[in-house]
Amino acid sequence: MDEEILQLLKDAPSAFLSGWEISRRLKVSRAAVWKRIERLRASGYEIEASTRSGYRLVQSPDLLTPSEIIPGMKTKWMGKKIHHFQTVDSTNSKAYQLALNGAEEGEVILSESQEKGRGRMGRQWFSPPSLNLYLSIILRPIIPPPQVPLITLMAAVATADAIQKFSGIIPQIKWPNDILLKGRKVAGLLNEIHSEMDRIHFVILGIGVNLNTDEKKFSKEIRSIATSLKIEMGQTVSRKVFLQSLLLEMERWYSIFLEEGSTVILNAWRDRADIKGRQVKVTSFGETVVGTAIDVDSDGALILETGGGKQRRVMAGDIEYKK
Ligand code: BTX
Repeated sequence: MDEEILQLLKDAPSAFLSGWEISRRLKVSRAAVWKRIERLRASGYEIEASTRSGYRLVQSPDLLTPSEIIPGMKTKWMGKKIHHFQTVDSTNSKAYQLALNGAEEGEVILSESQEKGRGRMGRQWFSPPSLNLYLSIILRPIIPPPQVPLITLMAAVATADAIQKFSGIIPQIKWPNDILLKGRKVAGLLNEIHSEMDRIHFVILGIGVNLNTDEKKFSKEIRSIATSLKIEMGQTVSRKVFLQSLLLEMERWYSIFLEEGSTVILNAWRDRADIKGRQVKVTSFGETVVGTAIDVDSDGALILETGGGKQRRVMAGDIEYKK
């Protein structure tokens, strides 16, 4: 009912709506209306109340609820259905369950915080409440399963572009799919797939973007490697506006991938990663490989020249750039 009251107040911008009118339209008592207004105020809505005129919405907080996000959304289909949570273990796990139960392509799962935000290889993603974005997008592409790594590359390109358009700062993609601003991690992607040998049931695109975490709020372990848009831009960032542009970029790049195929995605990824010819150290399943990065292939594998004309393909791991 909170959402319904909110919608009535939003439909009457800058005008007062009487308590009687709201209770009549929602078929509840005026005391119930008052209680809900108090609840909305407690979650950050500024609502003016006058005994004669009723209620007026003065300002909305930067919340990620569907009623805040969907009206300003410029996408055609992505994010038209949003599942919003105060907290979850991981938005990817939630999205996986919803997709198993039939959630459709483009549905988005968002949480204000995560108790067990997941990174790659069992690592954790620091997910404090109400500052950043933690979301998962459900996709159901009709493509052969071996092409899924291209979706991961596509998602990194879209996230990098959203960050650049929003901040004006040029990000860099770090293999496999971290997004860096001035050398520090501002976003990470964790994509998961549910498929048979020859058919994809769904792909979950999990995206974490640090928007408003201050430097001192990062734990000691990651303070020197992590950053946020607020740190880099010197001002608080609207999560709502950023999310709307992230989903627009994601929808745009996903359509490019489906319509134009792998070459465009690979080239876009290469432009934003600038990895060719760099000396790197890769740690992969406990093994360290040093070499010159040659390219990334359509499986998302990193191709390294390791000396004496030898090449190595590395499927997963972490890289360090050597000067
Ligand atoms: P990753 O394994 O590349 O990165 C995790 C590593 O990055 C950690 O071990 C730590 O060193 C560092 N780190 C942890 N939290 C942060 C942070 N907030 N900012 C910068 N560095 C950090 C990257 O994995 C993939 C992360 C995906 C997160 C999203 S959030 C929504 C979705 N749900 C979910 O559980 N995961 C994804």
